[in-house]
Amino acid sequence: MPRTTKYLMGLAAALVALGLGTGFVQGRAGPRPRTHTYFVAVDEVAWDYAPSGMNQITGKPFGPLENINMAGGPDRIGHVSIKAVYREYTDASFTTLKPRPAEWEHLGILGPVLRAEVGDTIRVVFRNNGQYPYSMHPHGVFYTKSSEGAQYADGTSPTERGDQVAPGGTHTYVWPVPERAGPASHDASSIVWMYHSHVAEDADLNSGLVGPIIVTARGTSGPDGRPKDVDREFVAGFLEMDENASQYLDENIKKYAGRPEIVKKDPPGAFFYPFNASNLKETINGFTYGNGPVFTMRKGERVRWYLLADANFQVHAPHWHGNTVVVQNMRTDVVSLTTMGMVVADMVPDNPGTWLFHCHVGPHLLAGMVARYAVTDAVTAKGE
Ligand SMILES: [Cu+2]
Repeated sequence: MPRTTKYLMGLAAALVALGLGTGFVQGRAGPRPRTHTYFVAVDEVAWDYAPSGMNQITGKPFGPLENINMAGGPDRIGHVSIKAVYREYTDASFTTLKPRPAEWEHLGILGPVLRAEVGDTIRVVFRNNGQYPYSMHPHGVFYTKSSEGAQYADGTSPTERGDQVAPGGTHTYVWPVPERAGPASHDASSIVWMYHSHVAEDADLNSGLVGPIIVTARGTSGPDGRPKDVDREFVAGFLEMDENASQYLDENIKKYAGRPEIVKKDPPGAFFYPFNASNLKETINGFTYGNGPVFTMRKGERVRWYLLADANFQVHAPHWHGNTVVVQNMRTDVVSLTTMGMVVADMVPDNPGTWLFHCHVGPHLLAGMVARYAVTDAVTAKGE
């Protein structure tokens, strides 16, 4: 290939990466297609699985059952751990966190919702504020090797930018959203994908690095990105966080166990051993025993639930009391969700009240994978 052609192609690729010169419009206003730019960092935080320190479902203090995985102690970490989370910032200086709107507070430990309509492009300016190399690997959307966020013998340079981003490093991921990344003919108007870190894949996910991507069909999203035929959206991640497999296990022992020197780590995977069992957190969006915000909606709204699971050996059975959902054009009130599952469930609640929303797998429910959702009265003619 002539040098000038190669140069021009390189320049074009650079412009595409920057979202310039391609007819794309930045942000959420103006014509399609659009490039949606997000500034996302990995931050290490002290995550509390149960900020109230009690079981919000029973309304009582933790007893012996909950304390298997919630109590701290001389040789226990307890319900607070150092974790790595994806957090959204306002710009590339990564100095100001973008406030999470009230309607999305339920996301908990999940990273920000990244949105696009089919035809758009998602562009993530990524910064690793963590102490280990991390990445962002997306499901479903289109990516070239420099935006895959995973390293293996794939014929590209072992130091391909973005495969792993060193502590303190940055990388821009560019993810076009073609037709095949959007709803198929029997899907609803929007579908959910995941993104997660894929350097030490298992450890990265158990450290907390996972978030949702929502893709709406061409021409179906409103001004805020939500599908026009939906009034309210929720993302519920049925996340088993195995602190034994986290990057931060040793740090957490040192920081949170009363007497770190007496902690006896169990063999990997031996979940019936007491220390390992104490570190298995069965959560919805990082919260156990109803400690997250109550998912709140109004009667009669068109509510879309996006359900996710993470990468451990998992089977979940999300179950709503009080109302039903439609999944893949079929009615149910229990969804089957397996490892890295991504399921859309539509609900039009007709039954006001506060209702249980839990994993129906017995051991998960007992270990805290339970929340509540609330259906308030319908909007009145006065709009109240
Ligand atoms: Cu479960």
